[in-house]
Amino acid sequence: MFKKILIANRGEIALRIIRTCKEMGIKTVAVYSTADKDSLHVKFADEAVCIGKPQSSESYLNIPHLMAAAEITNADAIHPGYGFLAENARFAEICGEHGIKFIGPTPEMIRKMGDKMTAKETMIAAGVPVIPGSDGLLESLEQAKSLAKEMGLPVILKATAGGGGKGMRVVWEENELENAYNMAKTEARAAFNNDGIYMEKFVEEPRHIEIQVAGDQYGKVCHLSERDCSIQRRHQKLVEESPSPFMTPELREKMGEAAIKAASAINYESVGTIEFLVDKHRNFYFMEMNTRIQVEHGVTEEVINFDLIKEQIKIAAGIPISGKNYTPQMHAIECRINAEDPYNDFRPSPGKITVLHIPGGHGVRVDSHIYAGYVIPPYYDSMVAKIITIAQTREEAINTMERALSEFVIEGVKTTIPFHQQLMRNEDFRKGNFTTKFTEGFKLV
Ligand code: MV4
Repeated sequence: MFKKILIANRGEIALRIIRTCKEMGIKTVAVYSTADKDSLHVKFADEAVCIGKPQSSESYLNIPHLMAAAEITNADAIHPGYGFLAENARFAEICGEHGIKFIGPTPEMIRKMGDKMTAKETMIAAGVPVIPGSDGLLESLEQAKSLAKEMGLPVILKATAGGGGKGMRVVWEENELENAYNMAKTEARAAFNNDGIYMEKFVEEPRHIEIQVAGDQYGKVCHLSERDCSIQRRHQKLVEESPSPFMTPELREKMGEAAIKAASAINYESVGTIEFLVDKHRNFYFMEMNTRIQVEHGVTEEVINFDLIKEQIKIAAGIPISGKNYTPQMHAIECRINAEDPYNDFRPSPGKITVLHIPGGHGVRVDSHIYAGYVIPPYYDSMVAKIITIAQTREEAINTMERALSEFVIEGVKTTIPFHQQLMRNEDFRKGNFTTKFTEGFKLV
């Protein structure tokens, strides 16, 4: 087992990883920017190294600074968390070149799933259902036009280097295609320095349901059930839950099987997630694979009673997995609390937390790095806490969430708590009647 892990991240995920390391008897090294010198991850780690200025590019994304911190502290592994360098194949490669274990998949696996067309082709070859679309990247506007005619509108154009919604364009009318094609290519080139785009049939009002998977170094892969992440706004998830209210035992069996096929196709090592779009007929299609631990991993941990960070570290250390698949035994819902003003287009609201009370009690888990007097810096993600409530039924989990939200006091900054309070009372949400379009029609009063 590793003796010392450097955590190349900040905020709640850095704390989350430190907690599991402590329980496993592994020493921890925190890294921090000058803006984060008073952060809890710095205080809770065994050692801490300042790696630069507030801007991510000067600190949490600066590979030479991170490698220097790992070398001077003698860390034998690096955990990247999520975001920042978690899906940077070159970083994983550099860790390997320095004899430091990157706690995640190999650079080849990250690269393969990072290029969305390559990922899709890999899934087609493995027999995983994908959304009907172009055979590879689009080669010309003429090809795009004839393909759109053949498939029928609406279609969607996606950047192969994109993912998570960046650089997508939906085409509803034939006369929009030329402009959408040029815009998608231009945006992709500007954002990713890669203008490869492809076309798919646009699936209207889908659900986003993802399957958590784990694979070890010996080729064994299992699934750990689903999370429903349909409640999103501008491709930012707001609420996640497990089990999905749309799930049936038959669909879980089929999606779990497909997710295992998908991960096995690249001999996946580490924990990861297969994202699917699910249409109203319960047809499901591979969308992307996330080769990292995700923000919403705690939802799965609570419904199957399983520490995913511990599993991820064990896999990286070469310990085999059991290989058994999991079914949710409880219902868990997560609300992401962001320092944003939900009454003002979710505008970021950084600053000092003057008064704080964190909810607790039966069936409540709060993962957060904030404390009274903490100053939320403006440089990073605005998520300040995740509340997860756990109960036997979905209705009870929602009721517990309402209760927990009513106890949560954060003064000094605006937060998304009022949004979640209204959502928990919404009739369609309570019935499980929602798709990825839900927040578009949601008016906060
Ligand atoms: C789609 C789609 C409909 N049809 N692809 C959004 C993020 C990226 N992972 C892919 N996304 C979508 N791809 C086809 N062929 C709809 C979306 C989409 C979406 C997906 C999941 C969750 C929220 C979403 C919000 C808008 C669009």
